[in-house]
Amino acid sequence: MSEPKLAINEYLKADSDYLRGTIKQGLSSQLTGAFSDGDQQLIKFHGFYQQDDRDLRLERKAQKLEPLYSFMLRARVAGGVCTPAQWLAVDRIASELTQSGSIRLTTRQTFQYHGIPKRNLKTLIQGLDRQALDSIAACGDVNRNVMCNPNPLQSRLHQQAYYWAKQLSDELLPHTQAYAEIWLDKELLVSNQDVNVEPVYGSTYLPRKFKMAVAVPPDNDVDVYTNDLGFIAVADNDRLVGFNLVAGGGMGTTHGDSRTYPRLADDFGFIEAEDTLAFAKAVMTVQRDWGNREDRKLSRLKYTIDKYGFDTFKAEVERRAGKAFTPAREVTLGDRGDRYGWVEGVDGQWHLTLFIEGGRIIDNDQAHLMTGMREIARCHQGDFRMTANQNIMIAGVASQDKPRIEQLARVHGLWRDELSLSRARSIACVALPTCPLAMAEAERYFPEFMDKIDGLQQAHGLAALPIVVRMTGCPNGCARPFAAEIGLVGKAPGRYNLYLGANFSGTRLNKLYQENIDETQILTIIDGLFAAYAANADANEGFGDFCVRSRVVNAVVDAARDFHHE
Ligand code: SRM
Ligand code: SF4
Repeated sequence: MSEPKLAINEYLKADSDYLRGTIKQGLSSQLTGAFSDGDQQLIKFHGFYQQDDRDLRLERKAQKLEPLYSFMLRARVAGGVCTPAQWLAVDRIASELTQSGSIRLTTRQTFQYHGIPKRNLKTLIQGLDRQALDSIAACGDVNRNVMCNPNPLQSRLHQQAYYWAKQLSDELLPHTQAYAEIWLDKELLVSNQDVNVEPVYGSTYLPRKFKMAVAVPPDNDVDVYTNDLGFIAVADNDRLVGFNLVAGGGMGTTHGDSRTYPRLADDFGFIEAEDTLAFAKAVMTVQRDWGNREDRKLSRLKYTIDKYGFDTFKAEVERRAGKAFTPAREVTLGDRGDRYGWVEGVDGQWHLTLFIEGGRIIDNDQAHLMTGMREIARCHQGDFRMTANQNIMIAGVASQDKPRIEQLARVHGLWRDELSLSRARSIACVALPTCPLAMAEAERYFPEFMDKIDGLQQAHGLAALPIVVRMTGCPNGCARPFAAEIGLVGKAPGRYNLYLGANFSGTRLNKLYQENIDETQILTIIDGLFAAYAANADANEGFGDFCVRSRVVNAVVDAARDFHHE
């Protein structure tokens, strides 16, 4: 019988000498602003992607010029926590070394730079390194940035949850020295012939990306069920006892390919806090060994669990962890939004969450968000926490410093008084012009779209009700649109698929309602549904729940079975 044909990335990884490839040579080549095809896959493990400005593609082609290549770099910042000194360095780098001159907060609590010319990559990475920041494993077939609820209220519980997010991030980092060697000019310390170069990953790493999040109920702002592996904190007052472990979530799908589907994680049971790393490694290594390495469309953990079956997968995890799950503890998840404005923590410190539309921190005619954040970083004594809703929290502010911070936020347009409850929970992915996979606009168009949703909610007397609305430029799902009460997924320029019926707390997926429709059609449908919702909703019934109860769409219970079928 012939061997199965592995995906090309598997050969690239195996032959890369632990993620080195020919990146060093490619970096010094002046002939092109690009890397070779193979290295373009490997640089992802170092945290960056080769892109070109899609707005300029046709013009460059007409001029017979190579596309205007530049790079997007994504940092790794566990739990989204960084210091003011780090922020100032991040800001300086954006201004001096990137063409976009902006910082983009992401849906996984970190930041990205867009428009880095190849010649600036090394200087940029070294600048981050001087502030103990890096981009190792921010992308690629490894454990990505670990999310953690920023929890402003119970500060002590946040510290404990954050401790585990940081442990998971540190423990599951690749061990290869390739990043240090290529970008930081460090000498090679460990022979690559050593079988222990990558004790957890091995030379072919994971079959696909792998994502983890730690949630602290009742908040579900990390959208824990959309992750490959999620830890839901179980607390006794403000003492962390352990976690309910959930696994097998993921959003990515491909239009027209019913083998692919979004999926929410399954509940596996309770684990003691001290067993966190053992269980994380167990889940990740089962995926390493059992995951599909032939077809990258089907290689995420969600498909592995569905292929082998929940019970078989769970038994193998328990065997590898050397412990059994106990029944999941009672927890209730609620809001996925952030708490805007000032909130006082149990320790008497104050925390200010600022809404950053589309996560884009930039100075323009409307506001000076870059300048505002820089000014705050210059006087702030606490830390910053990026949120999974692409916002930022100025955390740990003493009472006497509140007026100064608030004044800076207001003067520079970082403070938005008029924020609607739905807009406050809305997210859109980057999409055009940088994302090569975008089929439609998202970040650039979404504010205008949300103005219209706000208008419809007001017209129907629904302004006091929060609805989770999310938009992406394609079905890869970077703004987790399949877990939104109203999900819009790009199909073609100006056209989207409309998904309805996810619940407010993020424990049920939505389902396709109408395909390939334009703004007028979308708004007409939503207008009609809002009218029905305003007239017929039960007390406290969320919009997504209403759509399911009134049979606008059927509930998705088992994603593999229900997402594509009635
Ligand atoms: Fe994503 C690919 C942006 C969160 C699922 N994602 C991409 C790329 C790198 C396009 C590419 O492959 O060339 C996008 C770069 C756009 C740009 O120009 O910056 C991109 N993803 C983003 C960010 C920046 C969206 C944002 O608006 O904030 C988020 C960065 C997160 C981070 O800091 O690590 C981002 N991506 C997500 C999420 C949400 C999450 O993780 O909570 C998802 C859905 C969850 C999941 O993984 O299933 C997500 N991104 C994808 C996928 C589909 C994966 C799949 O299983 O099919 C791709 C495409 C791929 O991997 O082949 C993708
Ligand atoms: Fe790009 Fe699609 Fe992700 Fe949006 S969802 S950033 S268009 S890959």
